[in-house]
Amino acid sequence: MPTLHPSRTRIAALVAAGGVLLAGGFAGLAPERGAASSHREAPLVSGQPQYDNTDVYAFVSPDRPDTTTLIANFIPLQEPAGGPTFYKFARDAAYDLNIDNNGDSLADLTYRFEFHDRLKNDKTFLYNTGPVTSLDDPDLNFTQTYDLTLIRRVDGNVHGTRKIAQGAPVAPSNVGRASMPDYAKLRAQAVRPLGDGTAAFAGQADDSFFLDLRVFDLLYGANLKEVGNDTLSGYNVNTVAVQVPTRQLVRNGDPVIGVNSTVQRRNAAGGHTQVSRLGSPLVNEVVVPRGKKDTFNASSPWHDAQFAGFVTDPELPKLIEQIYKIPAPPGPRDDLVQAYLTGVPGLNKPRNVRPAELLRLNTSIKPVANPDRLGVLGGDKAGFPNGRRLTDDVVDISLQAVEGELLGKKNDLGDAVNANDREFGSTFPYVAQPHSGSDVRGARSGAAKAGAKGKDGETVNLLNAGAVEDAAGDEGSGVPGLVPIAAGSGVVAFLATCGLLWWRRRPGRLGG
Ligand SMILES: [Ca+2]
Ligand SMILES: [Ca+2]
Ligand SMILES: [Ca+2]
Repeated sequence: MPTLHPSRTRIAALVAAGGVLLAGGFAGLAPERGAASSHREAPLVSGQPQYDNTDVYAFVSPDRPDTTTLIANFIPLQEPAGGPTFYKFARDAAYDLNIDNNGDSLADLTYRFEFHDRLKNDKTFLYNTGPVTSLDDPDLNFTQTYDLTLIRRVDGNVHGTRKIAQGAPVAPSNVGRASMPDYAKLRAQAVRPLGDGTAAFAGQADDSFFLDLRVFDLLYGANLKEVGNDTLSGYNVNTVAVQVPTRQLVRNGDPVIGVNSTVQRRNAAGGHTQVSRLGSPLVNEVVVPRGKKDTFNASSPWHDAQFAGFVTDPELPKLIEQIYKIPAPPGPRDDLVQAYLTGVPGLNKPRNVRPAELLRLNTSIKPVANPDRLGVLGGDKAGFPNGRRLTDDVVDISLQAVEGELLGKKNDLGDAVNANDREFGSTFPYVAQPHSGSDVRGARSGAAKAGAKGKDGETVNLLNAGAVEDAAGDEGSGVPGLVPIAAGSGVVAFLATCGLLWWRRRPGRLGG
């Protein structure tokens, strides 16, 4: 990692502060899993960005609907100009995409990425020694390759392994225009068809998560006019992704799969130790209490039942009641157990399920031409929480749900960031091209801010107390500085309210 400059430090501090707030507010909602949207969420992994899962996505491929795409992002908050070392995957880790296809919470399939470094010339500090026009360009001094192994398990025990890619090239960090005049060409060369319809990708990309992280800066510093900035705009991550014929992922006619991503780090004994775990967005970030975050990252979904108490008696709705005067739904919250641990009946619950925090995708629900950023909440069953697409606005979905949308208290709350700062691709791997090291951050931020306002004029940001007033009464709108807490916690709360409530309110839409 390069030395932190002021803006990086600020963001890191915000995230850290948010972790405290959210952890404190949420001591228990849920299962433990390193959730998606999980940037620097736990003490240990926050100091080891190479092993830090930030988000996981699982969706039916829009352009190849007989396939399913799985994506996991790592190494958060990459400043694009962060050379000369730039950003690489760890060599001592296995980056896993895990699929449970029989509902028992144990991975039946794992796509494992393992990386290798190649340095052409160790007499220079340069990442590249001239303009790079292809992945095998002699001027690309440092490169990584990966092996991709498909691991099959039965009842959690390895039953077979098959190497499906060897020495595949990683798309490099986007150093800048002078070094990489046509980065898109390099990216395209890193998309690898593997036969039998499977494709794989590994490399740098724009961070596909979008939100206003200033919620963590003492609640916008009491100046709510500043909401609506995509804090992650302009930053990159490292992505691994596979696209697999869906028939190879499902079993016994059940179209629902449970997905997560884990990082297994090689240990001194020659084995692996799990250091990161992530499924649904924001679970470890805002659901799991701070004292349990590292434990969560090391845990198996098989043991998630131990957190049922946190789920049935969550602290977050109580905190929101305290701040907004919105009465917390009465416990025990069996609805949360359903939303977090089992999937929603009629939508994405496996036929036989052992409660566990996994991102659950019903692969039989077809992709739509114009995805609704609010996913199922917007009447679009092909989106979050049925899996997660890149365009799904999981912060707004969560916020609206926690503030009573699913209980009939309609609202249009959000963080006023409705879309990513860069357009996603229409073909695999879909993630946006990484920001270039030659971009100027100030210019980038300005553009991102304008874009963040979007065209969705009806969306109400956190400044607009009207929606909150309806639910909370006049008192609720009088605490502007505290509103953002709910926004951050909303992610968690979403899970808290999206289960039965959702189901009751829109049964017809969930009937797939
Ligand atoms: Ca299984
Ligand atoms: Ca982005
Ligand atoms: Ca949003």
